[in-house]
Amino acid sequence: MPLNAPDQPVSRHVSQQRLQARLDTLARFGATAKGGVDRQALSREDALAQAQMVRWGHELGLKASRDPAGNLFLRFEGLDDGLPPVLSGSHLDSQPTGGRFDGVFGVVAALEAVQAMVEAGHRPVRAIEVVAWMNEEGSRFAPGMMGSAAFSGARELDEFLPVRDGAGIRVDEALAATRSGLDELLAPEGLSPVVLRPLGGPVAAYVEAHIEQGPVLERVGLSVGIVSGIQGKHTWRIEVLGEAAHAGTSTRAERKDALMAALAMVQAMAQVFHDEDDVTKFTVGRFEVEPNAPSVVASRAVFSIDLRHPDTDRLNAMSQQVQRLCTEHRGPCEVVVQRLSAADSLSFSADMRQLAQDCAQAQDIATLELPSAAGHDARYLNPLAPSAMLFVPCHLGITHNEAEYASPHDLWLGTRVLADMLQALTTASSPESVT
Ligand code: HGY
Ligand code: MN
Ligand code: MN
Repeated sequence: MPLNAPDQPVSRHVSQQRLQARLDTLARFGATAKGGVDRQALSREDALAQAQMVRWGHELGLKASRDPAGNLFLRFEGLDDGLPPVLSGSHLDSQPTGGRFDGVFGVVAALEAVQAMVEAGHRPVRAIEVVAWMNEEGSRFAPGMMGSAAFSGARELDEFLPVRDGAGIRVDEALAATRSGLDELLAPEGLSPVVLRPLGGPVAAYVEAHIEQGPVLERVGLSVGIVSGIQGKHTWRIEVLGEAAHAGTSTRAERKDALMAALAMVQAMAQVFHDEDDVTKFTVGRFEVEPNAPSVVASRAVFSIDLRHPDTDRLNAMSQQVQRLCTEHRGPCEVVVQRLSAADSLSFSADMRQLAQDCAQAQDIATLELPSAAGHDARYLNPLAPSAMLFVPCHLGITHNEAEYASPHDLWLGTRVLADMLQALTTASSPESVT
């Protein structure tokens, strides 16, 4: 049943200054010299950011909890705690040369929406949980979105626990380290420890605010976008095994050159997946060579594949060619093709998109509906509960880059629409169904 924009909107209490100050504070955790952030999942910097969120939540009377996947929740109690909560948030982890807004804006915006309710003296019928999903980016541990995938049951947490980072540290070791790190950071301040909660749980609805990571909104001069859906994405880890040999004495005929075989695979896939309309996104972002010595034929090469397309059938058809193309171009080497994730394209519910539109319109905020080429945790919430995403512009679409920039004004307008959506969703006239 469609909801309407609230008649006493809390959005008037959303503070641009507070929003900006919190983003600036979090940007300090993992700050890079070029003005970006390197806040790897389950790192010390990630724990510092989570601890800061817990402190801010504590000031608002929010209860902090963390699940076995390392997802952090700050709960704003509703009048009826028997009702499933509405969740809102995004991720705190970043790419190695990440920006100050990707993910973290959605977490801070959700907290700001709750603070606006507190300042308005508004107590929702159902609880709101501000959430920071673990490892959305998949940079330190692949694949990404481990936290939201495990929370939703789309993937088993046990699949992720043994995954190692480049230093050989396992996910479960990093989870334990940040768990104790969080407690150590908070205990001296007399803050109650972050409660461990079970994985998963009922969700009435989910809304995620995020920067667009594209140029469209800025180009059309709008501050808020309503996301129609997210394109499909499949990822792989390809390992090519050859034999180290002398660069001067080994002949081409006898070589088992892992690097040359890997390059042949990448070249073949780049050709097969090339499309003139530039819709298919084929990316090899990580490429490791061993022993990585100038005068030694490579004995091993490991590379990533990130393949995306808005049409699920098209994506699946391309996806099925990866194993064949790698095998065909392995030459004298061995190849191990490991698919890490496979997510179809998705659309968000019309009711949720309409609610976003109504909440924006009620504040005279013009919006545009557009798809997301980037992946988001909302992907895994969407099958569980009515979900929506709001975009704000990022300058020239620059992202996954230290120069990422979103204006305080746009962030403020996006947060205002989020606040009124959360208010509508949590004071639903028909508590048993949200939309
Ligand atoms: O890969 C993605 O689309 C997301 O930004 N991690
Ligand atoms: Mn993101
Ligand atoms: Mn990202």
